[in-house]
Amino acid sequence: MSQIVKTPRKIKAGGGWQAIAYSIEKAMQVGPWRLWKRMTSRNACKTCAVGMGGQLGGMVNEAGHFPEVCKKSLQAQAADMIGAIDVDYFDKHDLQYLENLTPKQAEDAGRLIYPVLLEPGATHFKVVNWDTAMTIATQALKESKPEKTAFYSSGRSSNEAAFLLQSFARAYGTNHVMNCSFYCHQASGVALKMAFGTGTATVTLEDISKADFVMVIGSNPASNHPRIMTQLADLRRRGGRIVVVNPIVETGLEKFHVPSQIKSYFFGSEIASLYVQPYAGGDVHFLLGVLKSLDETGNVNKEFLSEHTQGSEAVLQQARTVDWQEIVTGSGVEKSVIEQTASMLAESKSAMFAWAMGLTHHESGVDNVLALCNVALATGNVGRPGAGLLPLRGHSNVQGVGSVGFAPGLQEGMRQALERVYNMKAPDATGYDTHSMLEAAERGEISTLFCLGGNLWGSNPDLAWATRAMQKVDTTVYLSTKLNPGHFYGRGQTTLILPVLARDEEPQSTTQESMFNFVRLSDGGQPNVKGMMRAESHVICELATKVLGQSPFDWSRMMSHSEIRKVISEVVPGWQEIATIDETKKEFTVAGRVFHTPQFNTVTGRAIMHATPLPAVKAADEFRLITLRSEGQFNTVVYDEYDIYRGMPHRFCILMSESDTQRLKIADGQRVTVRGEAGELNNIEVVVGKIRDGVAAMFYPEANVLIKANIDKRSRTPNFKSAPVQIIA
Ligand SMILES: Nc1nc2c(c(=O)[nH]1)N[C@H]1C(S)=C(S)[C@@H](COP(=O)(O)OP(=O)(O)OC[C@H]3O[C@@H](n4cnc5c(=O)[nH]c(N)nc54)[C@H](O)[C@@H]3O)O[C@H]1N2
Ligand SMILES: Nc1nc2c(c(=O)[nH]1)N[C@H]1C(S)=C(S)[C@@H](COP(=O)(O)OP(=O)(O)OC[C@H]3O[C@@H](n4cnc5c(=O)[nH]c(N)nc54)[C@H](O)[C@@H]3O)O[C@H]1N2
Ligand SMILES: [Mo]
Repeated sequence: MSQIVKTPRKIKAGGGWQAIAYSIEKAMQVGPWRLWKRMTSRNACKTCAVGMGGQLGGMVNEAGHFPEVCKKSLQAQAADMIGAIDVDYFDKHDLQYLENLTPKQAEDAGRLIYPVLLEPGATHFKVVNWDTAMTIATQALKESKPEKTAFYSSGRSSNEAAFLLQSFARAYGTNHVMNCSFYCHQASGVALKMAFGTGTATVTLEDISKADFVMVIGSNPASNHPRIMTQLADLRRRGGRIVVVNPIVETGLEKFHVPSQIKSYFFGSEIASLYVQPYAGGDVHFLLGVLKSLDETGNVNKEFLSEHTQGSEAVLQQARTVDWQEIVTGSGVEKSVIEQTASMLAESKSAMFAWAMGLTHHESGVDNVLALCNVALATGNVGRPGAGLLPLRGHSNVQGVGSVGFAPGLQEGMRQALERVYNMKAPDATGYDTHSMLEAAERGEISTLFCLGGNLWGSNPDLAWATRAMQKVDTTVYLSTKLNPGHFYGRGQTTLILPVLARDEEPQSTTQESMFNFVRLSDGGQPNVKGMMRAESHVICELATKVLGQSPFDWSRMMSHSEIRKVISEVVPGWQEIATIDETKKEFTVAGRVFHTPQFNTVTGRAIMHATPLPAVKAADEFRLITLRSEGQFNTVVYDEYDIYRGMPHRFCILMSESDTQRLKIADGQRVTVRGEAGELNNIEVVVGKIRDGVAAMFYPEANVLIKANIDKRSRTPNFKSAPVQIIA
């Protein structure tokens, strides 16, 4: 295997040769021609939710632009193409060995190609055939009560599989149906719904090309949404401005080399016009400060507020009465920098606001997003082309999974439609969110858990607690493509890991929804490895048939994705066009989500502004820990141990500011203990970098052992980005 990018030396700009060298390395690992064929097949990209797809697969964006090259897309694709796990892997390795695998070792073990079973008290998983596996899963569901059964989904599965599984769960009698959003963008969904009546982006991809200002707040698209970087670089070239708000100066957000553009490739493109470094958790203060400054300088669009919003008086009143000193202390940002942000925004014609986990992973997650909506509304920047709100969504189909009803509560209209179409009664009580489900498991109140992809265990705060809770479950069934530590620590008394096909290997076509509410069609394809993998929908359909038989209808009919799509078109609001997508191949934008006129989905048609309480101010000696993704990982899946952008050589590092290390008399490279509310980690290497003082950063999921779940009440999302820690030399 070639190893072109070996050195974990920090680089000065994102993208460029490094991205290309990495892509070549990945191509060599699985064969360049094989990889090219995969990359150009008509299948939506499986990495983030920007939504690449179409005729040339992951290289065409929603505006039809080609080539859009992304090293992350290649990384994910190559990862699914590596060889199969050894036939005797589970005979050779006992549970204790498996528990000691790092996330990277588990990923590198290869594609799962056969079902495996762990029986109560056994020391080894054993290979079983599908019949045995399905019999055990069926029995577990038949023996469990609906209120003690839960269904979790990550965001990589298709709309078809997710819709089918949530339908089955409801017919079976439970609303304990949750997806990874609760640990991700749920705060965005809740806040956007409160403000506009819909929980997703108000813009399309094309809108970015019409904007002349973007605020990139609480997100690191250079690593996590690289295709957005092309848009940002173009905006700067057109003379637009970008304000980045982030406690860490992220390498690629200062300068990025867009690999598909010659000039940018060689010389790099400027990204941030202004880089603002608040405290982690300081965004409500900062955004209220921006509003205060807009108001003081006469730059609030009063006409827009009076015609198209409600609640603006209370919000403006809050901005007027709050003291500048409180804003500066709470945000950690100088008044002059806040004013500069406000004046850049005021000078722009069309502004967009893009954010990710830096805003949602806080106890004030919903307030953070509401405060951002307030700034957008106060400047009249929602409800017209080129302006609006853009949550940079995570998984490639996390939005679709939620749209098709994989959530604990169904909108009333959708629920009625589901009952009508299936001729059944959906359960009444709202189901658990992800964290509540784990709490129920800890109380011994979950007997069967079914996970459609993901790593539920590893995405939790307080991993000792998550381990305890998940190991109390009687039977846990995972549908997975690859191994991860969650299969072992997050095991039930009985555990099944069932091997599935990735979306682009499925025999039937599937659909995905991007962060721009655009529904893509994927053709599927041939499996990358030989084995017993099945399509997710196949497994779910067979299980539903075995558990429910003909009740309330013949489930085997749902083996056909076209059939599932017909039902989706009748049940999910705005998805009518999916009924004919097989014939028309016409991909579409979900109706009723994008606002190009200031007519919103609320009862009055006006957007609703909400005053946001100010979160607690950071104490002088308090450290707030941000847990984040490295340049070389996808969520809990680690591809590379080092982070080339931040100059962090391995997974057990902590990024600290120079002034903090001087204050604590700690040297760069020194080993420290990091103590959080839930646990501590020793022997952590200090890396001095461009991070706001009072804030430190470590990698997720390893750092999850430290974090106690302090949950945002409205979104139920933990404070993964402002966990209090002590750093002990
Ligand atoms: N390659 C790759 N792509 C991915 C993923 C991946 O793991 N790898 N994951 C996917 C998923 S599921 C998601 S949700 C997204 C995640 O995308 P991001 O949200 O970009 O990912 P994080 O690494 O969590 O980074 C959060 C950023 O927010 C900043 N931040 C932290 N706290 C604060 C704060 O209090 N205020 C502000 N203003 N900023 C803060 C951090 O410094 C960091 O730059 O990416 C998706 N795409
Ligand atoms: N401390 C901290 N914790 C966090 C975060 C953080 O920033 N900090 N981020 C949170 C966020 S934003 C998220 S989204 C969650 C992530 O939560 P999840 O989405 O649950 O986790 P992933 O790591 O994406 O899941 C990876 C696994 O999915 C399986 N998989 C991959 N592709 C497929 C497929 O095509 N089909 C099937 N069936 N399985 C597949 C593989 O087994 C792989 O190991 O973690 C959350 N937890
Ligand atoms: Mo996410």
